[in-house]
Amino acid sequence: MRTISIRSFAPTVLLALLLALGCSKPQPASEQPAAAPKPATISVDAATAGSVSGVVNFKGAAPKTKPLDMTADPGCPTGPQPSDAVMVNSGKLANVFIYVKEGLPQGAFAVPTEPVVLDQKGCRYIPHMLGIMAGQPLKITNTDTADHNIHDMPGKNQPFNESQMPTDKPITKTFPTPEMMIAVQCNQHPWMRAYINVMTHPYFAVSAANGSYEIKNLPPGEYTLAAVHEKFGEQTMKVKVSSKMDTDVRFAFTAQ
Ligand SMILES: [Cu+2]
Repeated sequence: MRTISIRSFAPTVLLALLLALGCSKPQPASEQPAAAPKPATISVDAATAGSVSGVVNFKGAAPKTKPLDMTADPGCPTGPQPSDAVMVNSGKLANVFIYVKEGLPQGAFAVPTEPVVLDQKGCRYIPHMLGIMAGQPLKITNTDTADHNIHDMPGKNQPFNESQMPTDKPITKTFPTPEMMIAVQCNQHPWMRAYINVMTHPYFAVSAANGSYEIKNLPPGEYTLAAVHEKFGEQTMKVKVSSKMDTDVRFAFTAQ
């Protein structure tokens, strides 16, 4: 009974093996499915490009912020330290992320190979708000005498959570997926906070201490420009960029 069973199954097993081997043979290149075409890289003609620049105003009394108390760690600055959550100077708002939200040509923009640097200095993140292109390296440094721990909380990218001693080498990370306002915290110092915006294009800026910003080398066209603040949310504006011209775009936030 057993012998008959083996004999009757043997050709079937052999056939299955042959089929499996046949299937695993590499296909000639001509028969392989074509890879998805890469989007064409956009080249912007600097000779005809325009720009957008302006200022971010803050209307009304600046909200009171609580000074940061860093005395728990002797490696951090002593005495009350200014908060970096809301920075209003003479009616201008700093740390607003301004970016082109809509209207750019279809295609891929070249990703810079030079890293964006995020430093831990004076027991805060510098810069507090930053933009980076998807795939561009982020170089994280610690120039303090304090130990830090950098912990980001993305929704679409892979999170990281790593300690960095003052003598440690820089940590390099990349973000493959576009994502807005990824919060970064330090598990050692709860007041430390930064925000990372991962973009598909290079058209972004962060408002300086005097509220100013500039986005250069924009192809002429009509765009939606957005401005985001961690406490005051996002607002958008339609803008027209003409060849070799600078368009003045002013945003204004108010306390909510
Ligand atoms: Cu820290």
